[in-house]
Amino acid sequence: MLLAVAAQGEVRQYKAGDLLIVEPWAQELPPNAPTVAVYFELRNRGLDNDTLTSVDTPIAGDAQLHQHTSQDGMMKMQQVQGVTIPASGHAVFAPMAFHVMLLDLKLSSPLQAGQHFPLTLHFAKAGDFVVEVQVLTQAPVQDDAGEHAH
Ligand SMILES: [Cu+2]
Repeated sequence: MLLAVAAQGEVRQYKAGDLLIVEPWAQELPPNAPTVAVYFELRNRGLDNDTLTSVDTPIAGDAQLHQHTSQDGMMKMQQVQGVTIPASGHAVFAPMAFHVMLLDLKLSSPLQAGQHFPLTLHFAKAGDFVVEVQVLTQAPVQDDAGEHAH
């Protein structure tokens, strides 16, 4: 079952109470890659913090919340027990930051750009929400990212 998918060129986002789940995507990887990372941005328009406590998907036996950290100049991945989305704030899942790591993949063939798969996000307060993760070759461009705004 496919949930709301925006027309081409629009930002895909899902509303979960006061939370927005923006542009869930996974990077297309070479065949035999043992894991897949999933990225998105979580925005909280509410007055209370919420926490992403776990995720799961039918395409993987295990799905973990990870964080990249730098220790003595070495990049490391670390599992975290939850990611807080502050009131009126956001949490960014992106390469070299928080990410969802899918392990024990149950795929008969590697993920390819253009495919999508469901991912369930479990929030402490907002509850459970299913989004469709797009497989892309590179990060989606967000028209409101404001990276170069002054
Ligand atoms: Cu990881």
